[in-house]
Amino acid sequence: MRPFESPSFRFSLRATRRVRRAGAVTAGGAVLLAATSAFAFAEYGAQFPNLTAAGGCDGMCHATGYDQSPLYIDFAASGSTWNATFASKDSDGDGFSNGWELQDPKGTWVPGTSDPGNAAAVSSPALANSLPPLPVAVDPPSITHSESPGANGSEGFAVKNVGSPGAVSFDYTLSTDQTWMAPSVSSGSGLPPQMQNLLDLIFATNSLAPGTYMGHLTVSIAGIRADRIPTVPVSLNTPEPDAALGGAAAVLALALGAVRVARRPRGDRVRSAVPHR
Ligand SMILES: [Ca+2]
Repeated sequence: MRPFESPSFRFSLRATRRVRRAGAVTAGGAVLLAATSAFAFAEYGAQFPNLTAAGGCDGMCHATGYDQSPLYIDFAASGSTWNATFASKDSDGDGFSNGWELQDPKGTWVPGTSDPGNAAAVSSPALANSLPPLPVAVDPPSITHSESPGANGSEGFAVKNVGSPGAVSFDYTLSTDQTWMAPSVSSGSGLPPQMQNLLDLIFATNSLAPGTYMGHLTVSIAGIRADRIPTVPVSLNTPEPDAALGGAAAVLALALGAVRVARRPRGDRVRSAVPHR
């Protein structure tokens, strides 16, 4: 038997033919799936706010077919309608929830009503390279503070809503990664720059030795992945007592003590002289 006539060779040949036939079906099926995707999108697309701004089917449909799209899979798993569950999912994995990408992060929009937010801030929840503008900024972007060891102090900062006019509002929480500092509030609402609240970052150096310490202030917003929001680097300097000043103070203290000592005999002499009068 020649090698190419062996049972294994004939099996391999049949397998190759099956693969080729399957490839032909797949090639034809791709066209069918694309058509199906567009057809199906016409049915569920109206369930999305800001559909036109997000690019319609071009921005939402998926090359492998609508039922293969992570966006559609999440949509179906959330009850096939726009709601808080679907809005909170990040179907394209880009760090912004579907709701943030379509300007309704809390999923409160009702199909058939006017679109929420600002169309200019809309991105596609089906495309990982389509991102909305970051709505938050901390002013200043970094904080430096000096404090005497054992004393407390603070630095002011603001959490700004820098979204374009008409963009959605947001709530945030604040945290730090160090025990020697804490924000004056732990949560708030992002307000436009002209309405912002000035907050305090409070420093407590009671347990710190003189030195320089580093940490971070973090702003967290539901629906936006942590690595999408820059943290605020914080530097705390608790200086050593000034050696030159300490030396001068010691000299001054010694001098004052000398004065007191020098004056005391005179006083004693005055007082001791009274009984003799
Ligand atoms: Ca996206």
